[in-house]
Amino acid sequence: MARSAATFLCVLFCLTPFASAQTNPDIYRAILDSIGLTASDIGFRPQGYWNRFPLDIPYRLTSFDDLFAEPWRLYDYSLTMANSVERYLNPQYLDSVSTALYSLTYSVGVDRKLGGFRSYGANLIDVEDTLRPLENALERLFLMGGTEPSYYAFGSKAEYPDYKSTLINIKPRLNARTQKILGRAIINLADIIRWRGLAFRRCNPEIMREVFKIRTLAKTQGDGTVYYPEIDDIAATVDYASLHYAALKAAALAEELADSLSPGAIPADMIFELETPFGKLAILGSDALVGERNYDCQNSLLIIDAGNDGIFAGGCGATSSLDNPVSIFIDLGGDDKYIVESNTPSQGTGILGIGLLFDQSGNDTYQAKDYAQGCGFFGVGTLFDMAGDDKYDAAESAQGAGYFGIGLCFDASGKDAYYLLGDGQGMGGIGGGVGILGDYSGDDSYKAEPYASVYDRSDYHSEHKINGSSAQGVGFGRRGDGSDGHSWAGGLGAIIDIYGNDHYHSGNWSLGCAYWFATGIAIDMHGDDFYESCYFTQGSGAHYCNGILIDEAGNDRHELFETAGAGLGFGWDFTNAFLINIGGNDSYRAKMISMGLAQIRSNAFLIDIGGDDKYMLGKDTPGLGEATPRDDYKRPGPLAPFYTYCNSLGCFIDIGGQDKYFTFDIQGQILGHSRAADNKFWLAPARNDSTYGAGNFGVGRDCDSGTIPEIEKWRKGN
Ligand SMILES: [Ca+2]
Ligand SMILES: [Ca+2]
Ligand SMILES: [Ca+2]
Ligand SMILES: [Ca+2]
Repeated sequence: MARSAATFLCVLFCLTPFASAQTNPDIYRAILDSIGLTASDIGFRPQGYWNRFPLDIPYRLTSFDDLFAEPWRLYDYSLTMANSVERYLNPQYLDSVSTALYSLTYSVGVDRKLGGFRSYGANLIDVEDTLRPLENALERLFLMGGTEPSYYAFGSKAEYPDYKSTLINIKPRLNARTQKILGRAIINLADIIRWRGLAFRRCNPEIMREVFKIRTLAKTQGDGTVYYPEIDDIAATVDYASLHYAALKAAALAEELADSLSPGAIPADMIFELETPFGKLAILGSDALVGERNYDCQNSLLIIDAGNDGIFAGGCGATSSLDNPVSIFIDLGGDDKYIVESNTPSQGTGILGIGLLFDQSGNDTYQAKDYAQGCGFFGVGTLFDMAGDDKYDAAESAQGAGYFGIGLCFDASGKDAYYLLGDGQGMGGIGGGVGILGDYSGDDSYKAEPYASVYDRSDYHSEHKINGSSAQGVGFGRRGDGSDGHSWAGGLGAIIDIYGNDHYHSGNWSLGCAYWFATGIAIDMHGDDFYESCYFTQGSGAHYCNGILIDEAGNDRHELFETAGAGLGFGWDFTNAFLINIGGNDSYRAKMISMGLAQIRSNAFLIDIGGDDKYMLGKDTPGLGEATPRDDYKRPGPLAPFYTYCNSLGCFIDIGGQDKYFTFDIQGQILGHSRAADNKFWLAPARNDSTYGAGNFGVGRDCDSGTIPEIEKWRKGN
């Protein structure tokens, strides 16, 4: 039976030069036809009567259930994120508008967290007053903070608050336009603080203080080890729409401010500093830090650096405390070093508030500990770097990491190097967190420390030698089913790179991977890329989730090292997993259970379109278009029948090119693969196998031509 089916399809699709409709057949539907399924049979729609299935998981993103039900929409959902980065992070676009960061924050951040906004604009407040814009703005800010603008004693006006006397000194040195720009900035900062205040109006301040102190999420949540009830309490009372409105306004304000301050607007030697009720306000002329490069940015509301080669310590566009709920740092030039030794939130981090670091140019170094470089925890944290060859170095919860919030890390151009220990580089954590790392151009290096000997995040899947990275486009929830039952959905994590030859290096749980009601996306649009990781990685996931890695062009290498498995299109326990690689001559290597392998009712795809490719899979291991059968697929498990209610598909497709399929053993002996080969169709289990069917199918297809409409519809000129 298997042979006759293979022969039939091969004749139909590979050998016969039919008219165009037949020479370009729909390979995916042909595969579904061969197993008697239709496209709508693939995907998970849990029903209320699925006892023992974890049904009541709070904080699922709105996108989750529908992507879980319609896995091919993951491709569209990922591509629109990459298209947003391609449009808005393009340096030419950045030079032509002042709304790019607003659009980015909306399209890959706010809109993915909670629908409601439609990106029509941030509604920044205009300043009409041309006479006293700065004074009036500061007066409003101080009044909001509970400080009266004037105090009297013994019948005369006190020299307090001191902003008035400070202003008297700097006002003559700023022209009317600059005063108006700064006045507008401060008025809008006050408005952002107001919206952030509204976001938490129902939250208990004591509980907020407890939540602000939590720094252990990267270590305690995956297995549901520690339960923080205060997090549930804030989640029940936060108003995300107000919080996101504050974040959108901050994004719009920062870019507008950076673009409107022309060179010379700030006198080169100026140092203007003012403590406000919400943190420090500082304006540094371009030579203000000559000689002494260090500047402390802790507890700052707004810092503008007009072009120093600064060494900036402390918060730097990060919420330093609850009394510093909004923090924006704007750098207009210079090669800067942002260095934080302590564990304060830093460099674009919003905890229960809004943090934004905006760096317009220069080769910069970002060095921090935890909660840094684009991290949001009940807040929105953004690091935005427009140009230069930059170095990013952090510990955990960084470089695009969100927990019950949004963390965004964007770098437009230059050759950049990202390094962290774990939980970041596009990590959507607990509470429907959204974490995005977007990099437009340059040959970039992304590394999440793989080795437990360097830093211990060791994972039993790799004999505790390799770390669970939770990085590079991952979604991660709190699996409380083995502990206290507080099972929290993860969110959406994405790593998005448009141009360049890039290197991705990580341990386990990385690169388009997810865990527990979450979605992980890794998408790279151009270039010859090298993906190097270990286990549960590169289009993978476990336990009710969606993981997808998409590489749209170039000659790429997908290699797994050490235990080297559970990847390259692998799903475990109700997972939708995809590795889609389009164009180029690519190579794939794994030791075990990989490459279009579905286990425990998953849908797993490895799809390569175009190019002469090479597949290397360990000897005698399932994979390359296979679905592992289970007894409870055929007949209901006596206590939990839901495994019989749905289908599973392990699917391998290679269209075009001359491809080679090998197995290898521990001695390094390389042989041809026993089942997969160029221009071949196979089923695993085979049609004549006793385990065939029960809604569980493994299919492999290598052919010279054909399309997958879900992918093809996006091709330019189509
Ligand atoms: Ca830079
Ligand atoms: Ca790149
Ligand atoms: Ca590529
Ligand atoms: Ca091929």
